[in-house]
Amino acid sequence: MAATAKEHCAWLRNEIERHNIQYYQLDSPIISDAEYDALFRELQNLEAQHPELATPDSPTHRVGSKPLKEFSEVVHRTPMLSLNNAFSEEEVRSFDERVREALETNEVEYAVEPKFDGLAITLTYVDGVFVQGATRGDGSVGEDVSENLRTVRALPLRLPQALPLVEIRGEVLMMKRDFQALNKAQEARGEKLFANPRNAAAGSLRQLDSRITASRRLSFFAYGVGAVEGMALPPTHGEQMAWLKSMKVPVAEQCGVVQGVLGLLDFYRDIGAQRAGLPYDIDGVVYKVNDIAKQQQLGFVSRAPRFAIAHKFPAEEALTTVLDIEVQVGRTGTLTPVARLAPVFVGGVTVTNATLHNQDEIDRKDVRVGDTVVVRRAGDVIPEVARVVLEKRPQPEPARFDLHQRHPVCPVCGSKVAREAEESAWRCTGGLFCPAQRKQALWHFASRRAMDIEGLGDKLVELLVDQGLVHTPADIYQLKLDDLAKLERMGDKSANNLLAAIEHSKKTTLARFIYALGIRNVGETTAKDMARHFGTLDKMMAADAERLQQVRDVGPVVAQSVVAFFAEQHNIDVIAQLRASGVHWPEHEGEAGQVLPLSGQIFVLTGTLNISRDEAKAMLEAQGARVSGSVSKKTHYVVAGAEAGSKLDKARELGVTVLDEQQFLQMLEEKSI
Ligand code: D41
Repeated sequence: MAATAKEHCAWLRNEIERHNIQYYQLDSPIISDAEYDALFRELQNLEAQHPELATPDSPTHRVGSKPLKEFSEVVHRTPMLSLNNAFSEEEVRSFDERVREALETNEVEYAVEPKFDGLAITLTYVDGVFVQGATRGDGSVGEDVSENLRTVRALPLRLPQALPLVEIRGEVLMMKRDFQALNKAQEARGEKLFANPRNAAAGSLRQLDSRITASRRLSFFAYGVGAVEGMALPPTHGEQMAWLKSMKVPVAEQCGVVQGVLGLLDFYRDIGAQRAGLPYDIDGVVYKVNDIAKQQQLGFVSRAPRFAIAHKFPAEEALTTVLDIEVQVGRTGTLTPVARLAPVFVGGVTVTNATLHNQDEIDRKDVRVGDTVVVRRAGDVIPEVARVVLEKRPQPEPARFDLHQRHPVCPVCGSKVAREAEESAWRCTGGLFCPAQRKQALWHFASRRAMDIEGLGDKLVELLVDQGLVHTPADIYQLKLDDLAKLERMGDKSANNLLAAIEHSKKTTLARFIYALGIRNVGETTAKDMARHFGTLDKMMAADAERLQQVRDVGPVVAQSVVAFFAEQHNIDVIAQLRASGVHWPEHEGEAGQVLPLSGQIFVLTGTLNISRDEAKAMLEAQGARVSGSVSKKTHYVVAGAEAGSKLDKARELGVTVLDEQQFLQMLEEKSI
C-alpha cells in the first residue's frame, strides 16, 4: 500500500536529517550531493502541495529568508567566557598545579577536546525547538544570527527531548573540503577567495542575507551547555557532552576524559599527530576540570574560567625563498621593507609577503634576495621571516640588502629619503606630494575614529586619487554626484550615500579634527589632550613648541611635529578650505584658561553599560575627566555596569568610589554646565 503523504513527509525528513548527521557529524556521507538534493526537493514539493504538513523543524526551513537590515543584539543569559592559553608543556603543568592546589587533591580528572578554529556561538532551544542563535560578541552581548544558523544543516532544529530551555555553546566552522569547494566556486564566478576556512565561516555566518549562508556549508560542534531548565544536568562535563550527543547535537569524536597532567599531555601529542588528517582546522586542544562542582569551586579570573585552559599548537612555519625585497611607503613616509616570497602555504593561508620591519631587522636576520627562509604565521598575525637557512644561501653569495642603496629616492614619488638621528627608519620627504602618503593620509582622515566618513575606505580613496578627483582632504568636500557616479562600481545610490556621509562628517569635534590631520606623532589621545588644553584650533596653531609642551604627556618630539606641520603653508591652506566648506566643531575656552567640572578626575569603566563605552567615555571627556583602562590608587571613580569583574574587585580593595550607571549619569548631569 502506498504511504500517505504525511508518512512520506516524515520519512523524507528523517532521511534528510540522517544524511546531515552522516555528513557533518560522522564525516562519512553515504549518498551523493545530487541524491541529497533530490530528497530535499521532493520534501519541498510535498510540503508545497500539502501546506498542512509543514512543521517548524522541517529541514526545508534551512534555505534562508529575506535579507536583514542589521543584526539585533542579544544579551547572553549567562556570559560566554573566554579561554586562557598555554603555549608550552610548562604552562600546562602550572595550570594543573594551580588546579590541584585549589582543589587540595593529588590528581585531577579532566575532560579533553580539540580546539576548533571557528566562531563561538550560543544556541537556544525552547520546548525543544531552535529559537535563537547568537555570536559570542564581547561575551556579554552578541549578535542575533538565528536566521543564518537555521540554515546550518549540522545543527538540529528540534531536540529529541522537549525541555523548556536548553542553551548550547559551540563553534561554527567550515570543513576543509567545503572550504575548498567554496573557493573553487568563488573563483569560477570571479568572486573573492577566502584566505582560510575560519574566514570563510566568519564571512558566511555574518551574512545579512541568510540565503547566502544557506548556500555555504557550515559545520558546528558543541563544547558545552549553558542554561538548562526542566532537568538536572549530569555532574561532569564528559557526561554533559554525552547527553548533548544523545540530543543529536554534534560533539567532536575526539572528546574524552583523562587522569592528571600526563593524561593531558598524551592527548595533546595524540591530537597533534592527527591534526593534518582531520577534516577541519584546529589550533590546539582544550582541557577542562571534568567535575562541574569542582569547576564552580575554582571560579573565574576576569572573564576566563580557572578550570579550563586551551593548549595551543605552535605557530606554523614553512620554508620558502625570497624572490625580492621591496619597500612600502607608509602614511608618514616610513619606508618598510617587505620580502616578496615564493608562495607557501602556512598557518592556513598562502603567504606571498612578509614584513621585514626596517633596516636594523634586515641586518639582524641578514635576509638577502635569493635566500631560503623560514616564514612563521600564528593566527591572525602578519607573517614574518623567522630566520634565514644559511646552508641554503646561493653561491656566489648575494649582496647584503641595503635599503638606502637600493632606494636612494622614494620608490613611489622619487623624493629624497632621509633618516633622523637615532631612528632606524628611512622616510620619504615628499609628504603629501607623494601619492602613497597622500592616499594613506586621506584614508586616515576619513577613518572611523577621525572624520568618520562611512564608505570612504582604502579602495575608493585609491580610485579618487588615481582619477585625479581628490588631492587633499579639502577636495573630498568638493565632490559632486557626477564625479562619483562616473567611478567604476559606483551606482547612484552608493554615490548619494557617500555624499550624505561626507555632509554628515562636517559636524565634528576639535579632537577628531586634530587627529584626522594626521600630524606625525599625534595619535587619538594626544589629539584629545590638545583639544582639551587649547579649546580652539587657532590657539593650538599659534602655540610654539614650549606652549605645546604644557599639554599633558606632550614632550619635545610631539611638540616639534606639531610646529613642523603648521609651518607648512600647504597645511594651513587645506585647513582653511575645510573650514570654508563647512567643517566645524564646538570650541571652548580650553583648560589652559579654564577648569572643566571634572578636570583632573580619573574614571575607569567596567562591566556592561546600557550606553556604549565610547559614548560614556566621550561624555566624561567632555567634562574634562580622563578615562583610564585600569584601576589604581590614582583612580577617582569606577563606573560598574552589569557583570563587572576584577576591576570592580580592585576598586573595592583600594577603596575607590564605585558608581552604578544611574549614579554615573546623575553625576554627569549635575556637573554639566
Ligand atoms: O573548540 C573550541 N574552540 C572551544 C572553545 C572548546 N572546545 N571549549 C571551550 N570552552 C569554553 C569554556 C570553558 C569557557 C566554556 C571554548 C570556549 N569556552 C570559548 N570561549 C570563547 C570562545 C571559545
